[in-house]
Amino acid sequence: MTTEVGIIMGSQSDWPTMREAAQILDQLEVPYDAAIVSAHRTPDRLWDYGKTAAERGLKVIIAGAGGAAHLPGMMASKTQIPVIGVPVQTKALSGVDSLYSIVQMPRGYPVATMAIGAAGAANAGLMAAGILALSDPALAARLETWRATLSASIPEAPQDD
Ligand code: RP5
Repeated sequence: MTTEVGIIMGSQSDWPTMREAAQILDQLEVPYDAAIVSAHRTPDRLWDYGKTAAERGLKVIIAGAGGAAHLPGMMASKTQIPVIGVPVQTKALSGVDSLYSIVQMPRGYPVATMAIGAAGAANAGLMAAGILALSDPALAARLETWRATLSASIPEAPQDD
């Protein structure tokens, strides 16, 4: 099966967050590859990744970074493939720095920006699956089941511990 989702992150230290996206894709049986691609530390790797993404068959890129989080935006400048940005939570500024760095793209080069941290990464996995599900009925059915399972797990009333 062709790998249609690429998960990239600026550092090894982003993986505990970005693994949340990977785990969702595992649950939905969506193949992905994961790579460290830093806008600042490995700019040539970023360029090569973006330049070859379409020919490698990628359909969605999930990009997570923290602090001066330029990776998602730079990737969106290099490929037409939709980029979903995940602001990684930081110690200094709690991830607001990451969020602002990712979300405020100039007109013409969008990044679909998720919430800060683990929930944002998990939602990035779901968003990627939702995009692929538009042309994959079997995946659409798995996603529907996933959502129904989550709904069913929510109690109707709060309970004491
Ligand atoms: C960013 O700098 C990475 O995305 C990471 O969130 C942050 C810190 O990186 P490390 O110093 O932990 O490698 O480029």
